[in-house]
Amino acid sequence: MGVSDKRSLFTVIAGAIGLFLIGGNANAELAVNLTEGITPSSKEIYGLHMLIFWVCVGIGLLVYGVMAWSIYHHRKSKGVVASQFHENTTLEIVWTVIPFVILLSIAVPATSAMIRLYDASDSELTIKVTGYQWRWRYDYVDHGFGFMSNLSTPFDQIANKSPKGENYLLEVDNPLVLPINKKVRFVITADDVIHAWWVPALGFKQDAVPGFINEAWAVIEEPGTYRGQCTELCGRGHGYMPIVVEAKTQEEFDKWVSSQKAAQPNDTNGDSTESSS
Ligand SMILES: [Cu+2]
Repeated sequence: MGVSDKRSLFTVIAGAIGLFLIGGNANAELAVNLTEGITPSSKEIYGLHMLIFWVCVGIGLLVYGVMAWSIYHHRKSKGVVASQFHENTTLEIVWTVIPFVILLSIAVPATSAMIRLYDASDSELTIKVTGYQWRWRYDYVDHGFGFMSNLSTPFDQIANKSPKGENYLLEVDNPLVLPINKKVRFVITADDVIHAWWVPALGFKQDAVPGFINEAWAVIEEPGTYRGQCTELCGRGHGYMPIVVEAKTQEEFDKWVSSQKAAQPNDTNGDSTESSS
């Protein structure tokens, strides 16, 4: 490789990096990162993720920096002779203590976040979530009604016979409606095989296991529509059981609850009957 070849290679690489950086700034919304979510837990998880990311960046810069510096300054053409020492107690203590301190700085906030994540006490609303092949049932335990939530994407889109919609495979006939700024407790189970209930914006993923009841909770801080799906490989229809959560203000939620109660006057015990499937 001649000098001009090396130069042109350098220009190409530098240009690519430059374009990448400019592109990254221009499309800040397309940044390659997790989203923050809309609950205190999801924000805490995002904070942990960023903390660990910056710890990794720091370690990376330090280690590769020392390596690059050493390669350049101790190069053969300079006639550098390698050191001959074998043991250095101080150095050994330092490189044991530093990783320990780094791990501790990650483990302490991670453990406290984990404990909060599993504390569903003092909830203000309980939703029973039941996984079926291949739909979800939501029971409003405190209000005495429930309904099935089925995929609503038209079959033509699934069979590639018509153009795909914006929320392809992530849309349902009856979304789970929740009030904002209320601690909602989810009790999650399944009726046939193992499923898992997951809406990324809420910050948790919980297995739905027949015969068991798992717990999770969320306080949704912003009204909106949040989508997710079953995340346990549950069978043939696994890809066709999306979850849609609609977060409304308390007032809108109360209105919605009364309209639901009026529509389902007989289902008063929140039973898992498949009446609406
Ligand atoms: Cu499933």
